[in-house]
Amino acid sequence: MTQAVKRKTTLKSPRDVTIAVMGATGSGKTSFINMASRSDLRVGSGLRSCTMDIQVAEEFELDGCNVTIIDTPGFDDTTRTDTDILKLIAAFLSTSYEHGYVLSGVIYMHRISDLRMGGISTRNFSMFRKLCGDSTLKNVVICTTMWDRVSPEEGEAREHELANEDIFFKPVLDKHAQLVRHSPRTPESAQNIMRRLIRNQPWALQIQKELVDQRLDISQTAAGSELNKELLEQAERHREEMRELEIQMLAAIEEKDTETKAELEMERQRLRADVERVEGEATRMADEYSAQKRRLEEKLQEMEEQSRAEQARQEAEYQKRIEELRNESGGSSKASEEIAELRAELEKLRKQRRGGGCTIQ
Ligand SMILES: Nc1nc2c(ncn2[C@@H]2O[C@H](COP(=O)(O)OP(=O)(O)O)[C@@H](O)[C@H]2O)c(=O)[nH]1
Ligand SMILES: [Mg+2]
Repeated sequence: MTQAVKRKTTLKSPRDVTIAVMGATGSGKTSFINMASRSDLRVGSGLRSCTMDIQVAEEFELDGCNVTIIDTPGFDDTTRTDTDILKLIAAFLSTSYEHGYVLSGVIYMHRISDLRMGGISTRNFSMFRKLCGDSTLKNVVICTTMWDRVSPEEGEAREHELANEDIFFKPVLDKHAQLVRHSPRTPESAQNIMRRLIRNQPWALQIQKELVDQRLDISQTAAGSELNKELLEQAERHREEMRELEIQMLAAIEEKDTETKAELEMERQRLRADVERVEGEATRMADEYSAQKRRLEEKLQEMEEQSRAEQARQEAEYQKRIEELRNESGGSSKASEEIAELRAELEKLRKQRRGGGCTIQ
């Protein structure tokens, strides 16, 4: 039996569903989640990202499923590097997977109001693909937002382009991802989008399989190696610029141009610091990912202990009430009914405890 299959037996009860939302900053992730779950997570204003961390919305019920939505930061944060974001998302996804949480779906948000799929959108989408892999795409919904900011004709033309061009969403739609509109912007629309995912067979994302099942180092994962490659290319470009500067400096020395030489020297020092920073970032990825993971692991364990303690307390309370009813009632039918109800609740709690479930909040 593979690890992934074994893990499913320790999942929360079958009706519990977890969905992650990804996409660029300002694409409307948090607003959508608040609408679907009627939560109150903080929404961004302007370009500042509000989802500094991964946020978990309040669990809510939809068509008999207990749904938990995970809000993630985009790969375009104003204060943190893409490597920081990857470490955060990867640590969260791998730790939660180890604890038995498998996603039933991922929603990728994109603003239909964007004129072109610019650098930031392309980057976010490419990281999204590396995190998900190809085999989970049937559990992916690409959701377009901001329909109120375009005319219907404009929106439709852009949607057509996004769906039919290889550089946009066509490759994932060909592999069974769905393209949907969050429009009109209402709780019903958000919940209808959730309905497309909640009955899915939960499936591990590529990065979860890489980190947990295959035990790869984060820099060896598809997403990690993409970032690492870029960082090392960036360092190489800086080194090339440094070599050019050195040639110019030699010429300045020959011409006894001390002013230019001093300027070039300063520029060279700046570039050297940059090369060191970029190379450091690539090598720090693995260490910091492990530290992030340890923190999450501790938090999850603490929550699971709390949840187990709470369940044990509840079980003891039900048990005590059953005893009291038995002693008091002398077999009245009302008391028997209550005892039966309490027993059913008790059994439910025991099953949950055996399943080891808890909610990440
Ligand atoms: N006009 C319009 N504004 C939206 C829509 N969705 C979100 N917003 C606004 O866009 C901004 C960014 O949204 P937010 O949910 O924080 O995006 P996130 O960074 O992806 O979580 C906020 O001011 C939202 O109120 C939409 O469909 N239409
Ligand atoms: Mg947000």
